[in-house]
Amino acid sequence: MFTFLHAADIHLDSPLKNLAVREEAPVETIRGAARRAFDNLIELAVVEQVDFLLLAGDLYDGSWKDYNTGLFFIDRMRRLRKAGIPVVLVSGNHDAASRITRALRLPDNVTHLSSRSPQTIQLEDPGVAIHGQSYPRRAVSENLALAYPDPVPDLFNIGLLHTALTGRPGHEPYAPCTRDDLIHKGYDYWALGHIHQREEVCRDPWIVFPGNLQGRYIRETGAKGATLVRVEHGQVAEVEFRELDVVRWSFLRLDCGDIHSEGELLEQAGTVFQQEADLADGRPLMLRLELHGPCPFHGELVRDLRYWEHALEGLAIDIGEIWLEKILFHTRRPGNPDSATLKGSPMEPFFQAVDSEAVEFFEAPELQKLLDRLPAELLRTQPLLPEDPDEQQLLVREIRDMVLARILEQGDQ
Ligand SMILES: [Mn+2]
Repeated sequence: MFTFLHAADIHLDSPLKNLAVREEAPVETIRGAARRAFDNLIELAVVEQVDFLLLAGDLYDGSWKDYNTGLFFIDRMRRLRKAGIPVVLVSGNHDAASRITRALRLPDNVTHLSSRSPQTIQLEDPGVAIHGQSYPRRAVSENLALAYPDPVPDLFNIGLLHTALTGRPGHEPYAPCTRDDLIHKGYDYWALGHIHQREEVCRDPWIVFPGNLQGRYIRETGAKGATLVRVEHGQVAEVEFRELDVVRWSFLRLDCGDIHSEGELLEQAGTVFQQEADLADGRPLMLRLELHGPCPFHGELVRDLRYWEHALEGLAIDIGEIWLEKILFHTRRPGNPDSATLKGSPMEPFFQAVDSEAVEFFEAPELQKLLDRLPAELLRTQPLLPEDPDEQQLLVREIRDMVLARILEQGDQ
């Protein structure tokens, strides 16, 4: 019997992305989260006395600014060396050979598989063969799995691969391959990386994306961690997800159909905040809250968004270490039509325009002209408008709902 740990997409010292949180938010905690989650991984490996650790790519987020990131990694690898735990890793698109310009000598318990061709390493004690190939450059468009060697007879065979399989939303389609390509290889376990959402792709044989170790922004919500595998008599006996993240991200949607007053709003928001805090189990929580649906209290809400933002923020911080990353006011008056039912009204072309591709909206020359007139200081710290397509879509929807709410309010008077 033996056990191993499988993790991927650590993104050590990743720069903070799309982090438009308020000033009071624990930015330093978020910035250091990947390192602390990695410490949790090392701790788990030692406590569980695993036979080896697999890292399936994107350990680093591009080349390091200085040696600090690499030194941190080496220090943690030395801890595992002391505990007698070997580590096998491949690089992915973010830490591809061509992107890491500074190399450090790794301790001898760490094997970094070649980027030139698939490589196999055998660990005699548990009787394991680990096959894998690192990315030579960022964009790998060929099917790397095809060239992986045949399984070694009488050993437990593992494929270590950074891949998008046949594609997953929000992830570049690198090293594409099908589930069947992997199944037909005849290995006992495929330790995949690249997709940040945990997924058990197949259970016979096991093909697993462990997800990233630590959520970095609002698109990486929920519990994050590594996968602990127990093998008995040459077969996978147990595959277990272990939470290792130190900051939790969560996107909450609150249906506001029953909210008639400030008291009801705060009570309902408080209930869902508490539920999320319980799930986060003491970790600081970064929350995005969407208030949505027809809402009897809508008129009061849109009258002073800042007031409600502060009220909800205050509520969150009273419950625990909860930070509201963003609040989306997507409610509407009960019985009022949404933009789809404005057909034939003079406003129809406007709503058609904003409902179409958000990208077009952001590329409109009129918008660029406006941006050009803004003082440079405004643009220095971070881009004024989101660059991420999902974020753009959200912003356009917000603008649309705001305009719609204003128009309907005018009509009521
Ligand atoms: Mn990747």
